[in-house]
Amino acid sequence: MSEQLRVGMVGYAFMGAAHSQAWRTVNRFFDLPLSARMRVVCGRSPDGVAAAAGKLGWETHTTDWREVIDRDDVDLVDICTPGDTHAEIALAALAAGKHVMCEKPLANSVAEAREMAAAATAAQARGVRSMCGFNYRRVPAVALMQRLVAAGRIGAIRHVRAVYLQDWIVDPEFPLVWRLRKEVAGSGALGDIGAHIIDMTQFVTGQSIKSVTAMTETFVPTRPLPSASAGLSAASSSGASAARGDVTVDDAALFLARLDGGAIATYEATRFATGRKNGIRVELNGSLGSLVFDFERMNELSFYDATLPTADQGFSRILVTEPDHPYMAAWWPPGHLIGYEHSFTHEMRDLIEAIGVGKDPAPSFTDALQIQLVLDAVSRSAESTRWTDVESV
Ligand code: 4PW
Repeated sequence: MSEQLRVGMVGYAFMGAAHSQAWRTVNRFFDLPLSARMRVVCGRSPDGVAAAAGKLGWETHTTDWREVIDRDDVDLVDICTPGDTHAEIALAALAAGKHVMCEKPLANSVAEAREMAAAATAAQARGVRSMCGFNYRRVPAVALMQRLVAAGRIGAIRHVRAVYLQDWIVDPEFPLVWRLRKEVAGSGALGDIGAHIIDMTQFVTGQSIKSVTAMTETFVPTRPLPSASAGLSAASSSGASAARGDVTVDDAALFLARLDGGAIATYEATRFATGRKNGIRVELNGSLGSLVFDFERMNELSFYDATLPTADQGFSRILVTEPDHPYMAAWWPPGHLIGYEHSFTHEMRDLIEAIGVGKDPAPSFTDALQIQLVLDAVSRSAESTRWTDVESV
């Protein structure tokens, strides 16, 4: 029986449920140096958190996040709350010597993210580890994309083309949920889903975005105030009252970018792509070939190998279910597919492994700060309508 990693999680909604699934499952499939124990879950509603603890598999529950941090039987704090609380909880947890897992985007501002990255770096000296939860880089096909690029299989990357498309607020009567309020969420489509394609593309290419030119749009400037909690998948306009409030974030964000390895890139993140529920697509064109990932076919990777004889060329479909594909040896025999939730299981696998062997997991808070700096450059560019450099970490 391996040593335990006792987890306290703050927040239990969509991401909390995804993380809980991962904590429950990870040691049942992966051989790891530590065994996750789901000690305590925290949320604001006493009834809600009690029900979530039972449903999601947590041993105890509380309504006070400080209690999670103060407990001697918690080694790691997992932050699954909206962005406005990330910094305060993470800084307190790091100060108390707890490892931290924090959902993306790391923070709601560059200033907060800088403070968090500095605290995480200082805590490393005490053996305290932290990671930011960009789960899509842990989809095996995305990890394979990174491996093929690193092995030089598509040569020098010329183009990066990335979109993240959703449509859950197309209805103008959909309520003003927290994701549409800047003071809670930091930004709209940009930080919520644009951050994912920024992370994915930088991860797979090994290149960082150095400058951007952007535009953002808020198509529906006011919405009914929510009369009940309405989430990402709430039926349109359910849970809305007659009074309206201002939408203070972007509905869509588009930008061009230059990467430091010479690639040029386009990014589109929107919640108004009617019919697209969670459409993520990343395409790379290199001097020796191309790679394409499409989340709706997340077990596949398309590969065009321009080094083959021309008669044999064409996009081929790699079914990413072989034991020597990233993460896949732990799952099912070849051809048996996995899903969205596995990306979180892989995230916890990598985090537990790093803590267990005493190394820093990726993406670190410093990596997440760099993404925050890209988000900030995109916002500033959209305002100024000028090319804008990404500040360095
Ligand atoms: O992290 C993202 C969320 O905030 C997710 O991957 C999808 O978009 C689902 O919810 C939002």
